[in-house]
Amino acid sequence: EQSASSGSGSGSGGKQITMGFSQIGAESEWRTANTESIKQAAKDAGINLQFSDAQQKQENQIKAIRSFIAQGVDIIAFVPIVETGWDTVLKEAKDAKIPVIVVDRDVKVSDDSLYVAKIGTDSVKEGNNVFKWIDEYMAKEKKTPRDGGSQYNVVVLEGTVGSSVAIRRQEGFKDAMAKSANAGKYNLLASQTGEFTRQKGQEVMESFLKSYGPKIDILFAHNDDMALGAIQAIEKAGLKPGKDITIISIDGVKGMFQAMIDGKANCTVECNPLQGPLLMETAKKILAGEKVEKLVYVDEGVFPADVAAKTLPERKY
Ligand code: GYE
Repeated sequence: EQSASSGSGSGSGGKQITMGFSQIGAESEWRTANTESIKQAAKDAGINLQFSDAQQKQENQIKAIRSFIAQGVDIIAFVPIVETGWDTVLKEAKDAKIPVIVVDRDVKVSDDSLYVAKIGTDSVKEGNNVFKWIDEYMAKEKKTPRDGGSQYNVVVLEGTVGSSVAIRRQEGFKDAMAKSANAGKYNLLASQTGEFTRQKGQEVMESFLKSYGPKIDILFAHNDDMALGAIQAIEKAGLKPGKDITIISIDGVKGMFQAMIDGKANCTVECNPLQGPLLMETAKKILAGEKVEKLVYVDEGVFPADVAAKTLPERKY
């Protein structure tokens, strides 16, 4: 049932596996770690990796996947930049009998048999964890709203528009807030995309500060890079990041740990980019005709500022 060219990788006798991999780009520290993990794991597993960088464009990903199909690779893996628009190209892969593994972000397709497995992280849970941490922290620190009102004003820097991670981190965050007994203590003042980059995070935070400066109590950034950009904007505005404005984001990259150690940020919810080894293992199993789990989440934790200094030396990305 699998393609005739499938083999067992570097294993004795088997033909080497070729994997076509479409990465979305290099928008963040997290993404760089994800790419490195995948490249290194392919090497370690003896898999020939055809790596393609889509420069943040879905059309480039579709082109890359089509060229993998034309080349007749053994297996295709890709990070879907946005969640919709994949049905046609995945149907082409299926017709060519090339199995597909979805990595990191989710796809929304009409037929789940268009991919064999999905390896990634639980964005809803990450969003839930962000709100839970905020709610405990504001109570513990006995923070009072900066505008003297009765609610904490929250601004959000969202990730790439239409990406499963941005959609579900926001969903998880809002849902946890709505279900909380303290829901009434929070006001979602503004929420806008910063495209998961430092530059855009800084720009959008500047505009938030212009519009709502003295009101903002809390910043939730969908990734660390945008939080790091926002910290620059906050300092430029003469405010103290991590003190005047409580800052939490998602990823757990070293840059954010450093910002916490410097007292400029308050918490990061981990999102694990080190998905390469599991991806290569899953690819080998699929090509050997073994059954694999349809959905596998990698492990992740929550790291507030008070553990940052102790934890940084152990961080792998
Ligand atoms: O949080 C962000 C990156 O898809 C989980 O994409 C990933 C996100 C990650 O650029 O930093």
